Amino acid sequence: MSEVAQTLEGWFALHDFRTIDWSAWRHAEESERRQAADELQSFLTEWSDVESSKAGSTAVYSIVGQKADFVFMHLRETLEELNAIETAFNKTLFAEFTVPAHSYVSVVELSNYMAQPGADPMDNPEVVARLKPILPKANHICFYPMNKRRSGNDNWYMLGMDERRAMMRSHGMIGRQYAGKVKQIITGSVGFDDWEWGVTLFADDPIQFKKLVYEMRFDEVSARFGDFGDFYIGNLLSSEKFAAMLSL
Ligand code: 76R
Repeated sequence: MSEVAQTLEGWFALHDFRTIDWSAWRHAEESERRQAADELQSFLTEWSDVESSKAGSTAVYSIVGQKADFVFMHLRETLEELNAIETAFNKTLFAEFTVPAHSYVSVVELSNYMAQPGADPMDNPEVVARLKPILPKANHICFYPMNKRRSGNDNWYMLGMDERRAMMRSHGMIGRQYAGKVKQIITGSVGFDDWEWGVTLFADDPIQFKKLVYEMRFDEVSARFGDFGDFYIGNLLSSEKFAAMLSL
């Protein structure tokens, strides 16, 4: 058996994609719409308070295209908290005007491919901060799930550690060229959801997503071993922008 890559886990993640039932929203009474919008705003405030107290982080983005209308990406200490958030939200009047579009459950993950041998990564404050990241309020989000291929000669899980490490180094070198332009959060979902990882990228310039993902396609680890699911792309929804999106 090949050497298993060691992973560090941080906050659990829930990507909760919804569409809005615009017809129901338009036909609702003005007072009902106001109550629903107020409930939404109080959740947004509550989530931003959780973030201020460093007990988690939430990103809210509208989604471009028909796959969804918006996404809540929540990071929390436990799966119980994520469950409590979705249940509380589902009980709101606003949620009655939404339809689940997609969800993804995972946990922030760092692997040891690039780790310093012998050092305890948890002694490194940068590593600890990356496991419990405050999500950037960048203009755009890009989310997609991925697997490492297991077929014939292209079976990632049959390769030796050194070979995988060399490929991950090359992957990391490409990634580093996007420092300051794209922030990536890799969340592991083996045993949690339908793919092995969730990839969440944040950037002010959406073209940088295209450039980064395209450049990685030519790198061996993505070219030979990357299998990808659906891509979601969106725009930052501040509470003001969310209110404006809902106003008729
Ligand atoms: O943690 C580190 O910074 C070390 C280097 C590194 C690792 C170990 C790293 C760097 N990544 C790592 C692991 Mn990544 N990453 C992706 C995608 O679209 C595609 O082709 C792939 C999707 C992107 C865009 C991306 C970006 N990375 C991983 C893993 C786990 C693999 C495993 O354990 O087998 C996956 C699935 C994955 C996928 N990666 C970087 C980036 C960027 C931008 C960096 C540089 C980060 C930085 O230096 O700050």
